[in-house]
Amino acid sequence: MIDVIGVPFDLCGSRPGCALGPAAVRYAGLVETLQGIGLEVRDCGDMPAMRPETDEDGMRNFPPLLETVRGLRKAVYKTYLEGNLPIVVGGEHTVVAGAVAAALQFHGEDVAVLWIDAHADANTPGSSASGNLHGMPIAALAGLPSGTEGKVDEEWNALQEALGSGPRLSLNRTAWYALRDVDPPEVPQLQGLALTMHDIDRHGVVNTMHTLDRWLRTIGASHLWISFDVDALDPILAPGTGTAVRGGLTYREAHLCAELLFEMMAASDCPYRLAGVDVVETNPLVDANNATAVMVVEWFASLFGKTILGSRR
Ligand code: NNH
Ligand code: MN
Ligand code: MN
Ligand code: MN
Repeated sequence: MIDVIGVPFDLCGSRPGCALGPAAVRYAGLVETLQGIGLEVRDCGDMPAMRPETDEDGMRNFPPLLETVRGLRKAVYKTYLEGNLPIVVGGEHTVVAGAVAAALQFHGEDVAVLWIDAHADANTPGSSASGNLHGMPIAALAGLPSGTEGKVDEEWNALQEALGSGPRLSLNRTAWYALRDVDPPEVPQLQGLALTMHDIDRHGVVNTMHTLDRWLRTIGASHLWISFDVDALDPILAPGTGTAVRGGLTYREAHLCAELLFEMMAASDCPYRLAGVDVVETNPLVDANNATAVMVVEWFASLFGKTILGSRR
């Protein structure tokens, strides 16, 4: 059974609105679409909405973020205990740290992460030019030092604590896909597999996905968490996101990527299993007729086995 968990949190990004993402993705038919291809889906509803609150000298809206991350880790862990598969619908990318932390806690350190995003999200509070926490979830998951002092360092440590007692995410077990806006201090953190839009232009989706599959086998991944930031998509196709960057995945590339992920994991000799998926940063306030949320739902259908001529499930 799949558990859909909405996280209407948007207080630590560059513009508000993706707190409406879970509702937009539900209106676009996420639950019904997955049920339509034969999956058992339970909608667990949304995590509590948060009010803005910033402590003196601290990071913007850190207290409500901390509470959301901790809450999501517990919710996803509960999903695992019940034998279910989590789908997390954001909300900002920051909150996903709680979900991946739960996967690491439940499944152990051999969880690999596929970060489909225009951005690397590997800034620390010390390296971030924007100060926006949605650009830092990978650094938080990897347990990188804050690179700063005082209240912000204390908060970063509190975030580490909120991620729980499980293993940290190894940067060597992190793969990025569709990168095209990476900050200079993030480059040294790309220690796993970094597939940029240039690589996708040059080798195509089929070859880059094959590279990903080989890499996952080489590192001995037991599980895969797929994190899908909708800004990976080209903004002409999916304008509903706060930090759009041109030159992203086309409609066909995005679907092929999802279809191949399904195939990779359906292979009889595949050594890794899906640990969970999230889709984040959908912002209906800057979308066009919910096109981005509709695209998200279609992408999920492909990820779970839908093809043009029917379902492979
Ligand atoms: N790298 C920039 C920052 O850290 C942008 C991050 N924005 C995102 N990440 N949307 O996915 O602020
Ligand atoms: Mn992101
Ligand atoms: Mn397991
Ligand atoms: Mn992004």
